Amino acid sequence: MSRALQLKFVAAVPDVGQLPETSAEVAFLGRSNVGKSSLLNALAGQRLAQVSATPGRTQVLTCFQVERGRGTLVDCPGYGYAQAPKKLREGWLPMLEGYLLGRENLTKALLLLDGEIGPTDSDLHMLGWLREHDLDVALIATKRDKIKPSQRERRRIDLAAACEVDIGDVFWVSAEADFGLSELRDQVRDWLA
Ligand SMILES: Nc1nc2c(ncn2[C@@H]2O[C@H](COP(=O)(O)OP(=O)(O)OP(=O)(O)O)[C@@H](O)[C@H]2O)c(=O)[nH]1
Ligand SMILES: [Mg+2]
Repeated sequence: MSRALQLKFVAAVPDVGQLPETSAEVAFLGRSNVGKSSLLNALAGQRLAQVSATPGRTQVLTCFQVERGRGTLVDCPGYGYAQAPKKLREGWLPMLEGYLLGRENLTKALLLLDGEIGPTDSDLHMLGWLREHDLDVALIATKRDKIKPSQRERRRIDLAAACEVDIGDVFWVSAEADFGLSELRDQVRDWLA
């Protein structure tokens, strides 16, 4: 059992230029409501990032320092939230793209997919964009607890196929039921090393 990641809030900024320098960084990406902030909190074993019932809340890059000098984790604004005002939606995407393309020492982009819903068009669009720009991506399927045990294997197969990866290349987690968190913590430490 891997111990919780010690995370310390550093900054929440609207722009990549305002982020602190870091030796290595892992970004948490995904649609609004997919569970980015919940997963960060679960990895830390404490409530740091704001979890909201209203999607589209995290509109800034929220930066956490990992265990003194190991690097940083960044909670990114969720994309694909249709109800957000158009002006806001148009503002986020260039900001997010600027961050992903311009951030030095970004070692991994974690793309979170809702395990219950599976990848949506906007998820597959984001995945295509990340691949097109040669970013190092890891796929995380969230909310495993919401899927009936009898359906989990089928979902694993379908989700991997939709993303065109091997089944073993998707990390399945549940922030709620503490599933897969220990392995993911080890991975995060590796990605930052
Ligand atoms: N059942 C279940 N619910 C979850 C899990 N993870 C997150 N949720 C719920 O999903 C909702 C959204 O979670 P957030 O962590 O705020 O999602 P987010 O991706 O940070 O959303 P934005 O900040 O809007 O981009 C909340 O109601 C969470 O409680 C999980 O593992 N299981
Ligand atoms: Mg959030």
